[in-house]
Amino acid sequence: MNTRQITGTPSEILVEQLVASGVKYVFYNSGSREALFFDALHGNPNIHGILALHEGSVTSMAGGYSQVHNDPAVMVVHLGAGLAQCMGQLINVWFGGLPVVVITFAGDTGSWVDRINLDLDHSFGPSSISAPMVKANWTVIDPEGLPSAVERALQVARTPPYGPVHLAVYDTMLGKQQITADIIEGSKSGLRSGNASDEDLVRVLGVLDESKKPMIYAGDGIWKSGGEKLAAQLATHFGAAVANSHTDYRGISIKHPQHIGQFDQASAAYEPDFILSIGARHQGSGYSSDHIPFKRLSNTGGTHIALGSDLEYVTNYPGLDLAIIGDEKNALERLLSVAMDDFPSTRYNLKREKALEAGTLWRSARRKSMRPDLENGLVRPGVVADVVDAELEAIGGGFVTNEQFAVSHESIPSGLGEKNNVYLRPPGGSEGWGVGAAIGAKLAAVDQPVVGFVGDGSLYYADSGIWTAVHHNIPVLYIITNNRAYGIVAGFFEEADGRMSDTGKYGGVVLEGMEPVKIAEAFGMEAESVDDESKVVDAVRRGLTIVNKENRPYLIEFKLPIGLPEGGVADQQYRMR
Ligand SMILES: Cc1ncc(C[n+]2csc(CCOP(=O)(O)OP(=O)(O)O)c2C)c(N)n1
Ligand SMILES: [Mg+2]
Repeated sequence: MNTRQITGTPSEILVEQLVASGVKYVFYNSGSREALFFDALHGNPNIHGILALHEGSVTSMAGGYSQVHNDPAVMVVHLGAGLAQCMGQLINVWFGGLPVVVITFAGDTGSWVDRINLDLDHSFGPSSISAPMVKANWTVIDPEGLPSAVERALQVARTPPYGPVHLAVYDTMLGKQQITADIIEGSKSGLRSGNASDEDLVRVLGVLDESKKPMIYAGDGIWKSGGEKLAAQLATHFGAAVANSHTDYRGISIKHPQHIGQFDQASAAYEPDFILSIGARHQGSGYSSDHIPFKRLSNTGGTHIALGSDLEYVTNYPGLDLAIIGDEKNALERLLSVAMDDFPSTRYNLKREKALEAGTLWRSARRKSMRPDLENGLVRPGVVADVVDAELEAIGGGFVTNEQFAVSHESIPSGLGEKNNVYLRPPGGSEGWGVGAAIGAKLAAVDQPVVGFVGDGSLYYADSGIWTAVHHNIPVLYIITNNRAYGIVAGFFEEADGRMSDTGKYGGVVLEGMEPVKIAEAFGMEAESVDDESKVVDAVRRGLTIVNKENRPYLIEFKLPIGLPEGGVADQQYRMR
């Protein structure tokens, strides 16, 4: 252990350890009791505070940051109240298994009184609010232990299974007293899991070789281990169809021509005889139907193998034929290197054709659904998806964060290349992610453009994040897909087959009377609105230029068809007077 002794206030020690651990940003919302911490943070030139105006946004920014390179992000929220307020987005971080360290300061409600503003009483300790949504949770009472607590939190967060860690630091220690502590230097690398055995990988290759309709179920373990390109190559080599999990599009790029969408629908449509789950944390809906894909597979004599860097990646699969716990990237490298020598890709031409055909069919259906009849004064969603994808790749590719459903990125043309855009999903579906996620992603993707797709509904959950992008001059291009509705929810209201679908009058899902451009301008961001398809290309180019050449954030609102089922209208809602 390489250490450096320093003397300073506990706050200075804490900030100094964050710097020594390689942390560049602290996402925060400030509060009074930790004044000296913020004093130390803003006094240290080697680390930057990023101020968000709501704890949900603090969390989505930290999460978006970690979604880019799987690097840990650190955030600070104010006492129990700030922690409680961040939970709505912490559920995304937790569900997505993102390496975020949450630091809170906590009042002592045991020694003197048991009521302190914004803190829980001591029937519930300071780590209890976050308990269901963190991987580890510690309280710190000895200021000399701050460096090791920080270092341990970062290490645990960035070790598979990745996930958030909470440190509750008793704020009684945050005084002006000088203490001497050991700063821990140079332990920045994350731990990886061990490697799969040769024997297991030989079995995988055997089934890939012999199966007639293999399908790869790709999940977040692939990109977190750095295996995206390899996984795509494996699918191409063996002619496997590709499916992804609900919450992650990134394991194998959505642009892979053999991609056939999300696992449940994809497996029903393709009827694979072999499913190879790679780094895919399977999720369901809580009904017996969750097991249908696996029942179908075993009833038809198929094989299911799951590989991943931790238990999370092999669980939720009933009746697995083989579970392999090992680093995804390493396994992919070894599978491909044997395949190149012993399993020539030409053997799988027929299978590849089948998968390509399925991919083309699936994509063209998605494209069609994104191109309804053109209405005056509106832009069709598919046009926005295609133009942003093409224009961004034309300038070298970038990251696209997403929190909306009106424009499906499943509809963009396929085509793998060196400069593919990377599409990031809200990792748990808890609304309020999109605005902050793009900001965090841009701070992590220093040299690449970041475009944040945000639905109108999603924007209104977290619009003050716009101000953070302006305040810290974080050059993100926001694309607001304005369908004046909670479109996805309205779709489910229709499917529920109740009064709303009978009458065609929808309540609680139409969002009228708000103007994203005015909201952006009110927070100090330049913005424009596009309601004419012939202007989409120019607007996107202008936006990308402002963001990438002039280095400031920008927002474009696209006016889309209303997000209600065919023929639906807004129902009259309660008005007090
Ligand atoms: C915290 C939380 N509250 C509510 C929901 C339910 N919900 C899912 S999507 C959505 C609205 C999305 O609206 P918008 O961003 O406009 O998406 P689109 O119209 O493109 O479907 C809501 C309210 C949720 N997912 N998370
Ligand atoms: Mg909407």
